[in-house]
Amino acid sequence: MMIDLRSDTVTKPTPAMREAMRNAKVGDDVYGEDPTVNRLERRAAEIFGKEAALFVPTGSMGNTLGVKLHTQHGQEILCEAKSHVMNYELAMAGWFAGCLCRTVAAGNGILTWDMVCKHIKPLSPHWAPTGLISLENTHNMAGGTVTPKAVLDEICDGAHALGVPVHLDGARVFNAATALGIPVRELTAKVDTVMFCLSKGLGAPVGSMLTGTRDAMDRARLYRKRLGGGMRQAGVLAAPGLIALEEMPARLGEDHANARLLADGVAAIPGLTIEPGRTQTNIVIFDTAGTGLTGAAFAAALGERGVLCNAVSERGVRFVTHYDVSRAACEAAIGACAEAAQAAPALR
Ligand code: TLP
Repeated sequence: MMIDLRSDTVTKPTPAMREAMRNAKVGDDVYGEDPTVNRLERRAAEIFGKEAALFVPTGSMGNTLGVKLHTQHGQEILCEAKSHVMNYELAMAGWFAGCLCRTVAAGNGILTWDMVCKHIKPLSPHWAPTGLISLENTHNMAGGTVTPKAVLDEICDGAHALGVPVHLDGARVFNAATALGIPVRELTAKVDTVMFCLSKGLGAPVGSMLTGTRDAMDRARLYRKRLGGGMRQAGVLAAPGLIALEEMPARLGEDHANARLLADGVAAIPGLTIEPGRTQTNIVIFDTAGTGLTGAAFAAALGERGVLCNAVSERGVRFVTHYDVSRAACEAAIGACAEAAQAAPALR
């Protein structure tokens, strides 16, 4: 059996999720008649303390809608340089919303008001005005780093005072809230829209949610239809989503402890480096430079030893923990790392 640390997207539905899918009450959601989707949307809104929520097939679609809702063609979106909206969504901000991303680099992925405020621009004969700030919490490619509530609140207060809305790519916002020890509704209280994924650490097979005001969600429903995302009897997907939402956040701490174990294990292996303290949640990114191997070559060497993972940069490899990898599997992965590093040309 391979140990799959490529992503928390690889989790399979739990037996309870399968059972819920089988028994789900369904209707046509384009008519607003799927009782299970309606229940999931109500619960997501309640849990996030927002007026309404919308079930979407993917996190990318949720972000696409979030960006479109807040912006006009010809505006700029401020986001972090390694953010998912910028790098992994096929330039959706340009394609669907007609906006340009203005990136601000934060080494640890955590943008602050001081960093973003100087890039906020009004309309002028030369500049595109800022239409939106899009944040990511946790920050995937910075290694699952957490933006604390006070930092997020300060950005929201500053942006709102200038009339600029804030969208949160909260694909893993339950991981952030777990690390901070506060409810998601508190962490995201000031952001205008939140996208979060049911299909990552929460383990649902498919689906993400967008939350915000009733008016915003009514408009997002139309944009979702325009993108081909009106899903009919989607209750079979919402049913495992409800289990993901209600039951899975409580166990994310385990994934964080396993990620910490991996980070400490990797840090002790000659040739591999990892910034201590960076591993706050379920993502571990380490550098393979000392082995003389590229990230891709190191990932391939791990693959030969039964561990699947992704190279995320020239020298960067990413592990993501989730409920389908046990502590014992993480220990085995550390062993595979030690072997692969030892066999590498620079260390042989
Ligand atoms: N992330 C995936 C890959 O696309 C990189 C992964 O394996 O981590 N926001 C963030 C922060 C994400 O990490 C992802 C997916 C998304 C949005 C998009 O979600 P999906 O895959 O459902 O479109």
